[in-house]
This record gives sequence, structure tokens and C-alpha cells, in this order.
Amino acid sequence: MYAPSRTPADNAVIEDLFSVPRSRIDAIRELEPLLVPGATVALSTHLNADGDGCGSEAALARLLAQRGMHVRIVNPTPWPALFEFLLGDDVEDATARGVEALAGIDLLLVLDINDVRRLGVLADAVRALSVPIGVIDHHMPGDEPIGHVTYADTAACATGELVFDLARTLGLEITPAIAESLYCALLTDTGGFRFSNTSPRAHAVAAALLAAGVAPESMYRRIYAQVKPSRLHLLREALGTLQIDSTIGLSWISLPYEVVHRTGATTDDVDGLVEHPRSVAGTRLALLFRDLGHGKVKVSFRSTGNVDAQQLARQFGGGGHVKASGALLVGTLEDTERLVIAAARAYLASVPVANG
Ligand SMILES: [Mn+2]
Repeated sequence: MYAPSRTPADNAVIEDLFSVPRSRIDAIRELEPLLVPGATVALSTHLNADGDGCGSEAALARLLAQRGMHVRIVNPTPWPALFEFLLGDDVEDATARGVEALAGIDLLLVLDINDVRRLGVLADAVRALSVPIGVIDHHMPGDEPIGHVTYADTAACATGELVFDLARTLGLEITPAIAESLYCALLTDTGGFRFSNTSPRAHAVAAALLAAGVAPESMYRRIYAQVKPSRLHLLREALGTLQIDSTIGLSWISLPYEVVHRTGATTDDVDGLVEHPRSVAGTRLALLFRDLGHGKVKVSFRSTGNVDAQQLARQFGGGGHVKASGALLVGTLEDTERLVIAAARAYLASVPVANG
């Protein structure tokens, strides 16, 4: 996510918050001739679609239907159950048909990415397409950008904000279903209006969506209050193993195989548990040990500030990103803990404590 820099003077122009920025209008006008009534358009987004990808697609599908287009969603991975409520009988999800669903289309619109490789199983078919491709996105272009027409702005908090501006510019109606889809996009991509991309305009667009009929508490419940009991049972067990070494800023939790098995927790449930040790005040490095049950232990490394989790993970044949890495080790849970914690202590001792 790109955090735009803003000055107080920019922020002060409150009346401008509701108008569509000039550069976006120009890009939308370029896209407009491709949005031909009667034509068939496929919408796609990145692997493992998130709330912005799904919300933007569900909204744009309905907006383009208003224009008289035939719309189908064709994603590289199945529509997530969490966002099922965004699809109604009026939106066709043809993802299950795979690349065949791209046959016979007149236009492809790719949302929330500008890198063909993130289209996964669809990538080769998209590279071979002879029809026009449009991109609507708020990221920097990737290594293999796509699209003949690109409507992108890294200052947008979410792709959903750009879809909202497209609707406004083309005079399309923001129905309650469209407003919900776009609100989902903004809500999730801003982390519930908490991340640094929560711009004044993000709130302005959200205000317009609330006025168009979104019920915020219902959206919160459907998106965030969906925790399964198995996840909390697992969390209780995991927190029981929490260890904190505040002198060097190291925190960790451990999940024996038996615990994950007994609570019926899934990998989805386990993912994210490491955020608990990471959230401990003063923690510079958080670890999660998960015994996979066949002599292997998965270790997740999460760091803050100037600590490089990747450098440590590499010592154990793993890798990832600076702030989030992983490694798979052969051995028992106890042996792995001893080994990795010793290495983590040595590493942290070599990294000066950063302020702020
Ligand atoms: Mn996004």
C-alpha cells in the first residue's frame, strides 16, 4: 500500500473532497469508449481476492450492467466465503469455468493489480488475449504490467475509491448494493479506517456510501465479527504458551500438533496468531512455532522497526519479507524452539534498539 504525502493545505480544502480529481476524470474518459452497451466484459483481480478486489468487482459488475454491458467475474482463485454476501443473483461469477470463461469477451478489466503474474492460472490466457484490457488500480505497476488503458492512482485508498469515481464521472447510480460493495473495499483496505492510506477523501467517499444506504454496523458484523469458535479455542491455548523476554524485545508462542488437531483449527485460524506476541509492548521480534506433526516445525518470524526477520529466517533455510518471514525446520518442537530462540537472541543483541 502506498501512503500519499499530504500537506495541511491539501487537507483544508474540504469542499474539494467530494469532487473527482482531474487526472482521474481524464483516465475515466479514456476508458469510457471501451464500455460499450451490449458488449461482454470480464472482471478479474489478483490471486486470493481481498475485500477491495471483491468489493470493487461486485460494484463494477453492477455499474457496467447499468450501462447495458454483459458482465462476468473471472478470478484466478475462488470467491472467498467471507465476501459471498457481496454477490447477488445479479452478478455472475464464472471463476469455476477457469480460462474458458475468458472466451468470447470483448473487454477485460483487471482490478486492484497491475501485474499479469498475479493473475495466477489466468496469466497465460490473459497474455494471449486479443481484446482490449483495462486496469483500475491503486498500486505501483508490477514487473509485468498489463492493460491498454490504465486508470490508476496510488493516492486512492482502495481500488473501490476509483470505482466510485468512475460511477460519479459516468453518471451511474450508486445503488445500496453497489454502495455496500464499495464500502467493503474501503473498509478492508484501510484496515477499518486505521492505516496510513485513510485519507480525508477515504472518509468523504465513505460518507457518500453511508448516505447511499450502507449500514456500518451490519458491515462490521459481516466482515469482522466472523470468528469461528475453533479460532478462539486455539488462541486460548496459544496464549497459554506466550513467553516474553522484555530485555531484548523477543516474544513467542508455540503450538504443539496435538493442540491444533484437538481444536479443529485450520491454517487460516493459525495465520495471524503471531500478531499477538508481536503486539506486546517493546517487542522487536515475534516468533510462532507450529509443530506440523511429522517431524517438522513451521516457524513464523515477525519484526518491527529496524529488525530484519528475513535475515534470521534465512539462517534456517527460509525467507520472505523484512517484516514477515517463515522457515520450515526438521526436528521436534522443543529442539526447534531452543535453536531458533538462541539464534534470535544473538541476532537481536547485534541490532541496536531503534527509537519510535
Ligand atoms: Mn486494494
